[in-house]
Amino acid sequence: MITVLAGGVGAARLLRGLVRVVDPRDVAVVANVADDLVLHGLNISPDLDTVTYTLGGGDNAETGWGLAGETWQAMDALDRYGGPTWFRLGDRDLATHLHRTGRLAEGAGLAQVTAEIAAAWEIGVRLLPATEDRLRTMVTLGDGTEVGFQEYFVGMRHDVPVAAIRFDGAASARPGPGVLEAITDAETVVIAPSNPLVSVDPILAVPGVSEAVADRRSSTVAVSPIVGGAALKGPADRMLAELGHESSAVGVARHYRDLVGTMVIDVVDADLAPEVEAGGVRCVVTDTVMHTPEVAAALAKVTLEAIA
Ligand code: FO1
Repeated sequence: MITVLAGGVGAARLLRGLVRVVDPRDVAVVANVADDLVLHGLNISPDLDTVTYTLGGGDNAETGWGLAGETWQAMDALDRYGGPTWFRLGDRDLATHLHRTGRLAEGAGLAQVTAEIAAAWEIGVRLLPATEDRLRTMVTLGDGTEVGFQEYFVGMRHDVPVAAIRFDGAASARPGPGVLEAITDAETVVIAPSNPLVSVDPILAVPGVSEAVADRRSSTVAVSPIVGGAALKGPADRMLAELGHESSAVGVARHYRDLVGTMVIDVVDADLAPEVEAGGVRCVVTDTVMHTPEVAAALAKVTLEAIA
């Protein structure tokens, strides 16, 4: 079994490549749920849905979130009542949140509901929420105010300086069903090219998870989400710099050094490989920019082979 710690878009693209090179039934995905929010009374789980839609073939390639060919009639109708419409929920995407919310209200756990949605999209892989307990990324802005992750990310278009990040609920969160086993029993653990600070760290903040990954360090490989000093999508590069890390593949390797034995970095960063290795992490250089599913499949293959 291959177990992937996953955030949103970057992880979903790597997974789309991975299922081309291994049997999807041999893949478990431990996904971030700290971006989740309740809006209009609906439980919304962006990273679970991004992985589901991408592997299910329904994803919107342009945005990376939501569904392709979406319509927005519900949002337009909601405008009549004054919103809120800052977080855009397409008409078909709404069905996912309605289903999730209804099932949770009936008493089903998030892992069960996620499995139902994944089965409906026939994604093949086992998609596991990192926790079923409430876990929320909170962002302290430069002016000292603290906001929820989506308010920062979508509401403010992540265009404001960040002073600190914390994961509300982490201390008492329990790993979701199957999460620790998926890490412990995996042949290889992959940390996807997701934002280390707000997509992967919340998974690792669930008590027991980072310890389980650290125990598998020699079988764990991370793919750098930073290429040539920049994030391919989102604010990871600025966030790393603002929070005192180096915004480079070296900075990512340092961040994960106790957890991963190997890092995969992009060819444009080949000259950083010696510095990554000097930090005690083996380094493999390949194309990591997943323009096409074929490149993603090649990256997934190299990533698995990187574990010596
Ligand atoms: N991202 C946006 O930039 N604007 C949106 O209006 C928005 C809506 C949205 C709805 C459902 C969903 O699952 C994701 C959505 N996202 C939106 C993306 C998402 O909030 C972030 O990309 C992730 O949380 C970061 O991993």
